[in-house]
Amino acid sequence: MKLWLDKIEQAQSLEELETLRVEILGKKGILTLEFAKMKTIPNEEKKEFAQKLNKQKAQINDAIENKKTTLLAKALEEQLKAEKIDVTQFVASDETAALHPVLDTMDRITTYFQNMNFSIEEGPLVEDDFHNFEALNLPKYHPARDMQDTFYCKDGAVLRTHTSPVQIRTMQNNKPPIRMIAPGSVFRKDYDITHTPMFNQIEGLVVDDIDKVSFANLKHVMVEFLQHMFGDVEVRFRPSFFPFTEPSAEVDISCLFCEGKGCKVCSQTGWLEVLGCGIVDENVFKAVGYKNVSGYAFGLGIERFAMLIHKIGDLRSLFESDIRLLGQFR
Ligand code: 2NM
Repeated sequence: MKLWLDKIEQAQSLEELETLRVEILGKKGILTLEFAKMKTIPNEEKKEFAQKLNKQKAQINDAIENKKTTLLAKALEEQLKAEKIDVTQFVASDETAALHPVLDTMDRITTYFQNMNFSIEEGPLVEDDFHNFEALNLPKYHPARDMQDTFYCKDGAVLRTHTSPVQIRTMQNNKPPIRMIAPGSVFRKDYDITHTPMFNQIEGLVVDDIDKVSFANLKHVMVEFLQHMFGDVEVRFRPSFFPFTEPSAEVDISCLFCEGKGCKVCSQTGWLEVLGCGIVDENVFKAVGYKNVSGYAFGLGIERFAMLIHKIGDLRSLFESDIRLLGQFR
């Protein structure tokens, strides 16, 4: 008995311990065989014999359990030692960080306009009705205010649906002339292949004396900008409508993927729509108290630009932080 308890105590591994357990308590284990002798033992000795065996069995079980606990603790300690990581150790990484394509595109656009003497303006993401809608010639009951498009907060506040409220605030706080862009995130209740509920815009506004601002100026600035961003592309202006500009235009560039021949990306038209613009509606100037001025404005979606520049097929991949996508922009 003492011999078996010693053997258990000296076991070096869980496997060794299990072998011992089988040797002692298994089907043909020595204690199991002892128990089998009960049949042949005279009745008057049975009780004493059984008590002795049960005591031994309990001792063996206790010893095995104790040893198991010790061996498990030892194994864990060894594993921790082997897997130890010194988080304070300096490791020179060969992985370079990179700007997210959306941020990179935003930087490129803002830098371009900064160099063209535009100021960069910012404003709150949670806006009031006046700055997001009313002042932009979007009166009550205008369809663009629909619950389906706009995130409404408490007390009539909204998540801004465009960056135009920044233009309104800039005009309220400054006298003309104005020459500004407003980059930033905007929010619309929309989610499908081409829409995410948050996306980024850059809008621009130029306000000056009536004789200093024309649609021709706007057209020139847009063509120069688009050729800076996309290279040697054709640019075309199509008449359009926005509540805050009159006249208004949507601007296309010749398709980057087929050079205007027609393909899947441009829906066989040969053109890609990239921005909207126009001459600022008189009602917008009325709302901010500007008199005897003229202005032009434009707006574009940064994700769309980033997708065209980097030839990214799915808008949603810009929001997934997948390192396999981001790693391609180093
Ligand atoms: C666009 C298209 C056309 C725009 C107008 C104004 C403001 F404040 F001056 F009225 N800000 N932005 C504008 C005009 C935005 O985005 C497609």
